[in-house]
Amino acid sequence: MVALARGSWLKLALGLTTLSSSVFAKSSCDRTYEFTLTVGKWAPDGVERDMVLVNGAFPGPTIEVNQGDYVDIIVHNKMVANTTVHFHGIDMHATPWNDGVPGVTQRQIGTGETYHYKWHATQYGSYWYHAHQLGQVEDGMYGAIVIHPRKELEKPWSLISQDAKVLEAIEHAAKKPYPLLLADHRHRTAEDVFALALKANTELPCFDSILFNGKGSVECRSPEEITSLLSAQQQNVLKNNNVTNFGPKGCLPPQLISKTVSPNVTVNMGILPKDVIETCTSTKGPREVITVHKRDASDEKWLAIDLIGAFHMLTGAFSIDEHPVWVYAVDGDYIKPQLVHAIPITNGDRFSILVRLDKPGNYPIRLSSLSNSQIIFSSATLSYNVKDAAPVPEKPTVAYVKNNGVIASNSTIFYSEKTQKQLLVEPIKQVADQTYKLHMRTAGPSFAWALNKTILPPAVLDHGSDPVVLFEPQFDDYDNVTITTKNDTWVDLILITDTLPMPPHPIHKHGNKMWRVGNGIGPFPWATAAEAAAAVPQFFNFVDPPKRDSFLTAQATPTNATWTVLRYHVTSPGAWLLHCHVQSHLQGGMALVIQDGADHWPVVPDNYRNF
Ligand SMILES: *[C@@H]1O[C@H](CO)[C@@H](O)[C@H](O)[C@H]1NC(C)=O
Ligand SMILES: *[C@@H]1O[C@H](CO)[C@@H](O)[C@H](O)[C@H]1NC(C)=O
Ligand SMILES: *[C@@H]1O[C@H](CO)[C@@H](O)[C@H](O)[C@H]1NC(C)=O
Ligand SMILES: *[C@@H]1O[C@H](CO)[C@@H](O)[C@H](O)[C@H]1NC(C)=O
Ligand SMILES: *[C@@H]1O[C@H](CO)[C@@H](O)[C@H](O)[C@H]1NC(C)=O
Ligand SMILES: *[C@@H]1O[C@H](CO)[C@@H](O)[C@H](O)[C@H]1NC(C)=O
Ligand SMILES: *[C@@H]1O[C@H](CO)[C@@H](O)[C@H](O)[C@H]1NC(C)=O
Ligand SMILES: CC(=O)N[C@H]1CO[C@H](CO)[C@@H](O)[C@@H]1O
Ligand SMILES: [Cu+2]
Repeated sequence: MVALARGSWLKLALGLTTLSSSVFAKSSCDRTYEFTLTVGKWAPDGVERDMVLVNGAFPGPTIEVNQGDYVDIIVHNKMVANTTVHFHGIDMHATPWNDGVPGVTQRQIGTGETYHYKWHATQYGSYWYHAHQLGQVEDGMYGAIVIHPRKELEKPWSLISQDAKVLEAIEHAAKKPYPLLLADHRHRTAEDVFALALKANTELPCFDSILFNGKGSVECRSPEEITSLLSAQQQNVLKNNNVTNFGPKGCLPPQLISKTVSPNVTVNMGILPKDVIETCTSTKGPREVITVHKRDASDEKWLAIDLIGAFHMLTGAFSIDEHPVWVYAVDGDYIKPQLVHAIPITNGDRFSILVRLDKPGNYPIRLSSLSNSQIIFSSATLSYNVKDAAPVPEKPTVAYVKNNGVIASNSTIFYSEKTQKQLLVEPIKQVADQTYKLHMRTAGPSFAWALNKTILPPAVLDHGSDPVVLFEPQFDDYDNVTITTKNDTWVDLILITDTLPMPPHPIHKHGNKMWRVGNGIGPFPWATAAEAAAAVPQFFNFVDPPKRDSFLTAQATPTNATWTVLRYHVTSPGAWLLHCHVQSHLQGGMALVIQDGADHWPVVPDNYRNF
């Protein structure tokens, strides 16, 4: 009742606007997809388990549309559990009720119910969708979205080559990018793992395999190999605790993570079944092979891949042996292409890359964990040859990175977000209208994190809130985990690591992209970015900073905090989640609701409000 009264007050005070005409009135190009969600047996890495299947398969089908299309996704929930579907990175302009966050933008889709998601594809490039209900994304409810750009849009190809033949091959490749979903995978369901984490009172970041488009194998490593791959930081943690090695799955014992980030918490590892951390059994699962044919030996052939970080926890190093790649888009948007050998990729990231296929053969596509919590690596295959030619003899290939993601030679170049330049440099307001300092900290056990002092009670997201935030704006009803902005203003979110040490967090905002205008090491004693930029200008860029829908905060050491300043323009009124994309951290409460443009929220259509 209190929430309702406050919501009504906001509505009266600011005046809710009605969209003058339906956003779908002129839908000449409607694309419709029907998704039937079930739970069924699937063996992504050779071990069968219950997975969420979309139309009977894992991963879900690729949504492939043209920029400007109106997209309908009709979701039939045939599972026992409730669900919602989020379209990651899609701005949902004027359709915030289709963003798919339970309790924030919609009521959950119950068993047997059908929800019609509709949105306008105003953007172009690489996106993805995933369930936003509890850990259903970990259970396999995810898939790729490809939005083909308008013809007249400026492309970055001339920055790669001036050669007409090459340009033609690049354009051809970029018209049909190959989505490659990268994920960390376990044999237990997300519900099961989270229940065990609660009982053990620690997060359990220990995965069984790495999947490439839903395919992989469990690859157990010898203790010697694991030892040889430990970083100095990882060795130190072991040494300080008199532990000899990471476990058989290559996992840093979770109790040591807990001791580091949540020193006052008592963990109970004894309740865990052995398979969670302590045993590893290799399997031979399916292998992802990207096969391309060249017309003839002189055929100038390129391949475009949309890398999608569908990870739940890990950050990994991606590389293709002996093939440098051009990164030409990040989180959908074109950048000034960077020629690199390896790319660090984390939860929610998209990198669109171009690969020149100039020496037929078979090459490992590698993914190696960069996270402190686990030594795990695997590969898929890039295979190409002249059509109908005899197979190229198998031969060893040279890797750019070691199996722990560290460069294998000094000439290996990693993609750098620091030097990421957008192809289209948009003007950024030099001084923000509003600043929110968000103090990130642990909030109890190692899976519980707060984005700002207080945690978003997981119950809100797990079980939905009533009323749904988008239906009735809230103030501090959830212990200050909502912030409210006005449309057409510029907002700074300053993320500060408050408890040390702290791992990196991939902070994702729904509803729009943001610019990372500043980041640095040490405390953030300033009130605003403007004040900070006057003191430490070297840490700021207000002219051409990277633009993304998620940014990974920098790791904080026991002695050094870090801070990140994200700036965005409020152009998409609605209730948007800001959260860590590490699944256990989201479930542990590391989320806020941003009520953007609350003075201009569109009226929720009755069929959505009453769903
Ligand atoms: C590790 O072993 C050393 C020597 O036995 C001991 O002094 C130290 O307290 C131990 N540390 C821990 C964390 O158990
Ligand atoms: C742990 O407890 C000590 C002593 O009560 C306190 O000073 C410290 O801030 C606590 N640490 C955390 C991370 O809560
Ligand atoms: C890089 O160069 C330095 C200095 O020459 C050398 O010590 C180091 O081993 C090289 N690293 C690799 C990975 O080759
Ligand atoms: C963050 O938390 C503090 C303390 O609870 C609160 O005073 C502040 O208003 C919060 N900031 C935001 C942006 O909600
Ligand atoms: C599932 O969704 C239905 C319909 O929105 C709702 O009534 C029910 O409370 C939800 N169940 C749980 C466990 O959240
Ligand atoms: C919100 O502001 C943006 C940017 O000025 C503007 O384009 C948009 O029309 C506004 N939305 C509403 C509903 O007024
Ligand atoms: C911590 O900050 C200090 C001072 O800025 C710097 O000298 C030191 O190298 C930093 N340590 C780490 C681990 O980044
Ligand atoms: C838990 C918490 O920090 N609650 C605070 C929320 O904000 C109001 C003021 O807006 C404070 O009075 C509460 O203490
Ligand atoms: Cu996190």
